[in-house]
Amino acid sequence: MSLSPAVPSIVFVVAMITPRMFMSNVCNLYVQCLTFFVQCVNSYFNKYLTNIGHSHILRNTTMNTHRIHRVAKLTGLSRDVIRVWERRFGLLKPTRGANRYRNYSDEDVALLRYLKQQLDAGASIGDLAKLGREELITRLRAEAPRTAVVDNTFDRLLRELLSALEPLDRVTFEKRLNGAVAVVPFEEALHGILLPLQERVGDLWHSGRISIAVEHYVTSQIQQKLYAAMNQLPVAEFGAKVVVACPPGEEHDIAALAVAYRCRVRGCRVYYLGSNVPITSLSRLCREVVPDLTILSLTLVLREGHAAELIHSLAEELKPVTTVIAGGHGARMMRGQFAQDGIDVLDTFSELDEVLERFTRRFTIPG
Ligand code: B12
Repeated sequence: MSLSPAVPSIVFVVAMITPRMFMSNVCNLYVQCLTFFVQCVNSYFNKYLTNIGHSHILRNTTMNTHRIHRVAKLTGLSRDVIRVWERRFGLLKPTRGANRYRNYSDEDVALLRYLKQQLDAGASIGDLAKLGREELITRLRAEAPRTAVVDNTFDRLLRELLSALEPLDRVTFEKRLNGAVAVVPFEEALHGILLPLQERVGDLWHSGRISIAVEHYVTSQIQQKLYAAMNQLPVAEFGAKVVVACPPGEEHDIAALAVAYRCRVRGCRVYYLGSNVPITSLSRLCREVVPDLTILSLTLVLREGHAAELIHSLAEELKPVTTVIAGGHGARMMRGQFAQDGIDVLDTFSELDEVLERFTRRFTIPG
């Protein structure tokens, strides 16, 4: 039987086309998978980070839950002690995960650290427990910025970091800092490591024990960490609009950055302006953007006359367009002047969370 002369050419054409079709199908499939993956990642970020007002995070005002072994590590208390305090005094409120393990909140961890600190200072657990959880939380919030500094868990790390500064050992410093920040949830690293490090390093500079160059080096390391963490977050398109700035003359910008990060992570559209922003310029931006909230961070304590003038101009320029709140050591010291101009001063980041929750609720889709 002889083959038609057309057959070899048909076989040739099929042989040429089939792998290409196959390859192009494989490519299409690959592209589709990739698109699906990108969509999943996007919707994850949108659901959990951009519109955080819809999730559980804001309702709890804290971000993380921890199993008991981690709580023990974070607080320096044994698991047995934690269980006994939980059972006997009812001070902790762990939830149960799907696997039935107890999950402790950041607030539980903070409370345990506070209790340990009070015991170390001579208080008795019986007396402390009588105060009840709510009162203890109120007290610990009032002391929050300082408790981070005395936190046992991070204390050793901070000492190691500081000892790598005099003389400056960049490799050790950066390896230890990067290593620690990489393994701890960022918000915990921020309040347990970065902010206390900034305060201590600044103190060393102020007391003449390290040079301004070394202080600038550490400050810039901390700023890099904060910017890097913020850049990991999706650009929010919805949510409360928040402007964060330091008023004119204020160069201490680390706390403002931390505030901006906190607002970003809670789903706000953040306009972070940084240090030393002139009032006219801040006011122009607020008129353009019409933020729901403008947050000022003030570390410096100004002379009375100067403070009154600055706060009055801020209020006059900003309050017609936006709600203004302030925080930071300077703001707390000048609370009276802020109050006269109707600007609330916040003491802690937990208070900031409460304010953000109020604003974010407006953007929550019902159901
Ligand atoms: C680091 C530092 C610097 C760095 C700042 C680097 C930077 N980019 O931020 C540099 C070297 C630039 C600096 C310069 C100066 N500094 Co300085 N500095 C400090 C130091 C050591 C730490 C400040 C800091 O960043 N702390 C870390 C942040 C996170 O803490 P914080 O600002 O206290 O904020 C906490 C809370 O207040 C809260 N918070 C802050 N803002 C907000 C906002 C909201 C809404 C909320 C909820 C919470 C909140 O969050 C933080 C959480 O712990 C402090 C001393 C100290 N230990 O605090 C002195 C200090 C603030 N500096 C001081 C001074 C005097 C100066 C200079 C005038 C010194 C000089 N001779 O030049 C200049 C002024 C610069 C200027 N015009 O602003 C004084 C201020 C005294 C006063 N009563 O006003 C202090 C207190 C030192 C001292 N004991 O004398 N400084």
